[in-house]
Amino acid sequence: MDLTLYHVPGSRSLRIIWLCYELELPLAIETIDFGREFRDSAAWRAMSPTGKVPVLRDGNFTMFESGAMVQYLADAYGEGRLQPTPGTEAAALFQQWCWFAEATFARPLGDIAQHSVIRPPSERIPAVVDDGKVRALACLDALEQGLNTGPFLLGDLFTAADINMGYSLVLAERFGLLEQGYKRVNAYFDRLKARPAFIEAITR
Ligand SMILES: N[C@@H](CCC(=O)N[C@@H](CS)C(=O)NCC(=O)O)C(=O)O
Repeated sequence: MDLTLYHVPGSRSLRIIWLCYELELPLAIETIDFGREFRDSAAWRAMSPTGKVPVLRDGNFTMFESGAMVQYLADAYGEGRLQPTPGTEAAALFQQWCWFAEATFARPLGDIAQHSVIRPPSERIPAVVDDGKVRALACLDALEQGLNTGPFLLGDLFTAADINMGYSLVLAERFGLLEQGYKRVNAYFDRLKARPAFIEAITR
């Protein structure tokens, strides 16, 4: 194991740092420039073809997509921790929430980020932000409903799905979407934020 994370504070790389701290895996963190010029450079594009963050290196192996990194690290080094046994219904639910966190929930959150923070003001479309908020709130409704079986997404078991979801909730909170009710979601997010590994990871 020879892990290096190419990181930007406040980005999805939080998932990887948090997971490594939960599993007590040694992780080198290299903070990179989030500016367009660096992310468009040939060197960065060689590691991240769309110029996005984060990127994980393990020895000579390099990968992009934060959710895939979480799965790789849990499979390769987790020794069964932070995920259910593959092939079980619990594992199917684990995958459901991992995919939901990034493919469904983070999508409108990403649109909001692009059109309120990341793109230069001349390229921002306010209607995309408004639409993103409606879609993100629908995801929060689904999460509120999904959290009816216990303190975490898989009931009593804290898993890497909670880490994937936790970062999406960081974004949702940043955009003021958690202020409108969502009792279970807010209590759940408070539980995640109280974990020592989260508290340490969020400072990086
Ligand atoms: N699905 C990708 C999304 C990566 C992503 O959108 N990263 C953001 C930072 S959290 C980014 O690089 N945004 C810059 C951009 O899209 O131009 C993942 O989970 O790694």
